[in-house]
Amino acid sequence: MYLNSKEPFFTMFDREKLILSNFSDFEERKISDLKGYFLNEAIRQKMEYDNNTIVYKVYKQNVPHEEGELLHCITIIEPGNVDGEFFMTKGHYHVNENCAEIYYGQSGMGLLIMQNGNRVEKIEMNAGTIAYIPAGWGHRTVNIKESEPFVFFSIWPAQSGYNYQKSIDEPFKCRVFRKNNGYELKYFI
Ligand code: S6P
Ligand code: ZN
Repeated sequence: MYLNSKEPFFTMFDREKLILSNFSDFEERKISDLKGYFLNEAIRQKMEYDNNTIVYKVYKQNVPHEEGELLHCITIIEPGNVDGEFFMTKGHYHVNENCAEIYYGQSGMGLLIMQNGNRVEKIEMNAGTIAYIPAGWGHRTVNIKESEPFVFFSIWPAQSGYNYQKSIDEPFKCRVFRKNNGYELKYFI
C-alpha cells in the first residue's frame, strides 16, 4: 500500500465486479449507519431491524493528507429506497472549504445534490458525466434508478477532510423520491 509514500502507483476499477484494486480503505454504509438521514425515520428503523441492507460502499486508496496530493475513490450506491426516498450518501462538506471535487459517472443513474447556504443545485449523472463540485458546496449523491447501482469515481484534494456535522446542522433542503419510473424532488426550505 502507498498510504504514506509519494511513489507513483495505479489502481484499476473492475466494472464487472465493481471493485477498485489496491484499495486501502473500504467503507460500507448500511441502513443502521443512516439514522436520521431519511425523511421517514420510523420506516428506516423498521428496515434496520428487518434486514439492514447495504446502502452504499466506498473503495478508497489513501495517500498522504498533504497539500498538493490527491485522493480518489469509487462509490457504489445500491438501488433501493426508504418509504420512497431513494438510497443516497450521507453527504458532507469539506473541512477545508477551499477544496473542490470532481465526480465521474461510471454506470447507472444518479443525482448529485449540492448546497451552499440557501442555494441548491443538482446535476443528473450517468456513465460519462463529469460533475464539478466547487469549493464550499456540500454534496450528496442519490441513486435514482431502481434496477441497478449508481457508480461514480471521485477525485479531490487530500487535505479536504470530511465535515459531516455541517450537513446535519444545515440539512440538504432537497430530497429525492421515487415517482412512476423516475423521480421527483421535494424541497424543505
Ligand atoms: C469525498 C467524496 C466521496 C464521498 C462518498 C461517500 O470527498 O465526496 O468519496 O465520500 O461518495 O459519501 P459520504 O457523504 O458518505 O462521504
Ligand atoms: Zn467530498
